[in-house]
Amino acid sequence: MSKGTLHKVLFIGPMGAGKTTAIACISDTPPITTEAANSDAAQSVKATTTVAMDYGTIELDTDIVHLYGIPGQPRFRFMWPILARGALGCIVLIDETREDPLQDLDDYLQAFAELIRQQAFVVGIVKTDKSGAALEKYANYFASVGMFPPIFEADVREKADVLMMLEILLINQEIKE
Ligand SMILES: Nc1nc2c(ncn2[C@@H]2O[C@H](COP(=O)(O)OP(=O)(O)OP(=O)(O)O)[C@@H](O)[C@H]2O)c(=O)[nH]1
Ligand SMILES: [Mg+2]
Repeated sequence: MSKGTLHKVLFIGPMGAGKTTAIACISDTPPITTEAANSDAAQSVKATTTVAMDYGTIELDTDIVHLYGIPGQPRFRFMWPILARGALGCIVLIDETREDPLQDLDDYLQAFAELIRQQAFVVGIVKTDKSGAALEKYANYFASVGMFPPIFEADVREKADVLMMLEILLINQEIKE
């Protein structure tokens, strides 16, 4: 990570993919959350949803990395460009159990096209059996659009999984600089 810059990483992806969970899982400081009761059971059965942002921090190599999470619901998308500002990369979380995860991926790549084009990103496929079976369709999708990001099957409740994605992102961001 280069000195003197804000080390900000953004977690993006649809409702229920685990952005809030991932940040809470690795943050050194108590995460700041903006959870409210979930009134959109059609999108996700979980009890709460993020309505503004998540925020946490983690110290890596003596640098503080600021972790931000978006609210996944499109009705809060006015927050997305605000949260994307100054990010050095993003972790895209995709929930394999949702109805059309490739469409979710497409939607978020488009919504964050500028950030994705300019900065490194890593893809985490969640809610799989972590056998690797889900990876091929995502690799094929990215190949078809001429992108070759690192793709992992991850459980964002596991600190090691989230840390691995973050560390790969930061290494790739350094290579890109
Ligand atoms: N079974 C299973 N559950 C998971 C996995 N990853 C995340 N979860 C669960 O999925 C839910 C994710 O919820 P959140 O972290 O609130 O999701 P979010 O992306 O912040 O959602 P919004 O803020 O509503 O956009 C949590 O209940 C996690 O425990 C996984 O790999 N397997
Ligand atoms: Mg959330």
